[in-house]
Amino acid sequence: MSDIESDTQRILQLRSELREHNHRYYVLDEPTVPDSEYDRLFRELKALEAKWPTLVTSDSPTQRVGSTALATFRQVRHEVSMLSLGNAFDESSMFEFDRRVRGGLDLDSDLLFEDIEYSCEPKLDGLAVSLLYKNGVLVQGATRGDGATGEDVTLNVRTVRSIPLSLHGAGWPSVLEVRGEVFMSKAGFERLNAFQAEGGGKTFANPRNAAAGSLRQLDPRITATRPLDFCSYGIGQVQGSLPDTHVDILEKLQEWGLPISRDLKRAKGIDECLAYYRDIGERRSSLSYEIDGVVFKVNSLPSQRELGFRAREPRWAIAYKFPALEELTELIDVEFQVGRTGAVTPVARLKPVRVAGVIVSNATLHNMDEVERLGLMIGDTVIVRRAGDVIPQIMQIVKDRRPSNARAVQIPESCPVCGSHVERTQLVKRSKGKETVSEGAVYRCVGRLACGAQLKQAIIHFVSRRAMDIDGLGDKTIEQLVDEKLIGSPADLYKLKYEQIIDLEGFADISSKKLITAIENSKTPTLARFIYALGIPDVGEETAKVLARSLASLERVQKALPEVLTYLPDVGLEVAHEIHSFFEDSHNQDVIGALLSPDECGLQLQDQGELSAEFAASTTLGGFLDKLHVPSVGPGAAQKLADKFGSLEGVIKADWLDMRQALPEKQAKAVREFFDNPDNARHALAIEQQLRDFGMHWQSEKKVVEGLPEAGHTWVLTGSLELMSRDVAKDKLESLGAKVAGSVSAKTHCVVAGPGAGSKLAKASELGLKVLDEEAFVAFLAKHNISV
Ligand code: D41
Repeated sequence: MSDIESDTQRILQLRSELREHNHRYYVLDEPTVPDSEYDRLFRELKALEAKWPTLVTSDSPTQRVGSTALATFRQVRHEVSMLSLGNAFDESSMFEFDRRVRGGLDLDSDLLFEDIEYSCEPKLDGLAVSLLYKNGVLVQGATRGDGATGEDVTLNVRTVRSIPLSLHGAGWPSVLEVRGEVFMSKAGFERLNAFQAEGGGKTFANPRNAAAGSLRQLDPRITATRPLDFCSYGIGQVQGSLPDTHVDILEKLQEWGLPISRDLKRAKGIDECLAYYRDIGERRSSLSYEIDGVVFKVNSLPSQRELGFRAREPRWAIAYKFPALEELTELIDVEFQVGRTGAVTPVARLKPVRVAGVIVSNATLHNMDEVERLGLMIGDTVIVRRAGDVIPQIMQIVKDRRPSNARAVQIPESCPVCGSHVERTQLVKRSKGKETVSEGAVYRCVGRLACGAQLKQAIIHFVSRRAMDIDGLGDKTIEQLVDEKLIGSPADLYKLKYEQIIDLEGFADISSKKLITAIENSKTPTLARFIYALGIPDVGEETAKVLARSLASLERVQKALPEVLTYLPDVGLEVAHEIHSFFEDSHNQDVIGALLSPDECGLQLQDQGELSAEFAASTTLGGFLDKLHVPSVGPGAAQKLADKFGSLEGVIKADWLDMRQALPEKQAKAVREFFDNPDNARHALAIEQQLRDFGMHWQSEKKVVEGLPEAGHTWVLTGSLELMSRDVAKDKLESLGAKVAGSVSAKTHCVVAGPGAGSKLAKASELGLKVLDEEAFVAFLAKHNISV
């Protein structure tokens, strides 16, 4: 075979493979190869096409993105008009529609009482376009425009990955115009907006606007970067034959590689249509894209033809809209609420408005940054949105409607509940050896438990089921206890007397005794529950568990330096600072003291004990030095210092010559300068000392690992494991010294293959490697005293 012949064959094969992968990825959402494989095939095709430019065709996967911007869009006349859709907003309009359909059809007498078959599809909120395929190749894409004339957006639709540049399979009409909606998923929209905001670009109000703005770009290279998607819903001109029902036609389009709705269904009669509408309505907020209703169409094409259209609307189709999620209203005022941690958050008071069937008069504003982002002033007309069960949100303001007496939103200087000072939180970041402090978005009332709002929330949290689990103390009772000054801190709960409780609203003899017992029974919490119950800002149940499990005593948690806390899994510097300053606060210390004092509340914490080995061996000296964030010293240089000097003290005391032996001049100098500052040296030593006090010992990795049974062995995990997650399996193997890799090679020691294992298992058998199923793997672990 000649060079060009074999290259031509390879080009055709690559195109067909890439088309298939593309379809699996963008249409079916189930890719079968990793991105890297796709990229490799793509590059190979590009290289071959560069070698043989005459072999490039417009439907090659390499030709999606054009390279020139247009000055304007050309006008396109639609051969077959793009009709619009009539709307229904209630069930009676749907029954009316069904009656009109039946009335318009010359039904045989025996069909008079039969139900009409309708197709049902969600109504996507994007923009309608028409795609023209000639001999299976996409030759034109056009917007709907006014239905008769649209704009030529061929170069832009070609960049939409789910639109095939040529049809798959065979049997398509020689001319086929596919109509559908170009749209953007909710996730794509969020990503695009985040990206735009970061780069100072224009952000979009909703996915619909984002889709329209992205498709109508004169430069297709911009469109290509936008996460657009397509869904077919009908046909225009056709030369050739197609099935004679709407659903069958769409299913044919799907066979030819065009995306159609996953929720396309047939319904017999209007009642089934209404059931479909309700079902989709319930799933609306969990769909990955926005819809604004359901489109019902008479399924039979002969019937559609018989019904025809009136004005520009087909008599055989209707859009049954969902109630709007967004409405306009006025911002009457902004009030401030105080939360459990003292955060003072703005809440919008709105002129009541019905949104999707519910009267909305409040909306969250999160924090003052949000107020600033929206450019919100009191008196503004705003767009409120209520979706699913989430709290209503203000999406946008309507600037043109701002009254002349609009007022700025101002954060109060003192707490609206207790009058204490309100201060802005600070964000502490440490990088390159410097601590930088920036202003946070949150304002806090400094009143702590002296603030009634914070005290109530703190107690509600303290007694909650996942915290101290004190049953019988409802929010209303807590409010009463606080308002009547019967309690001023969680510790006071344990001092409540029967006589005080029985006087409370809603309490009688039995309920009072029950509450006393519940309080008594809560006195032996686990350490994790107790830490969680304290309500430390940003410390949820998981972090509380990590603290308890790793440090194993309240005393250590209380004393831990922020840097030491960052050695714990998933604890960042910010949370670490929150924890540290919580325990530094003298009022908090008093409350904890009272809770644990045998003379006062007498709480006894369970499972304090040995430090976990996990924490004790969680670092190396190199890792420690790296975490000090010495300017220009990364993990590599830190490791070199560790190897050379063996201890922190060694590094601090090292003379210049030794230092230069370990590191290049610039880094050596940086280390020197860092430790010449006595604060830095003292701080580093204090952290190291505390780590030692907490039982941490530097692992000199090599020595430890060499002694382990699987040291030097590489394992691969594939398929799904049922008894443990892959992460857990990986941890267990690593604890035996093994390395866990992502791909199988001749160097692989053993492969663990669960159900669904594919190419990796095949390769392992090909190479004759040792393969364990999950059961055998568990047995192997058991042999090394590791349980599941
Ligand atoms: O999902 C949609 N937005 C959608 C729009 C749909 N699923 N079906 C539609 N069907 C039609 C007819 C019945 C005229 C073929 C439509 C639209 N039209 C449509 N979209 C914009 C204007 C009309």
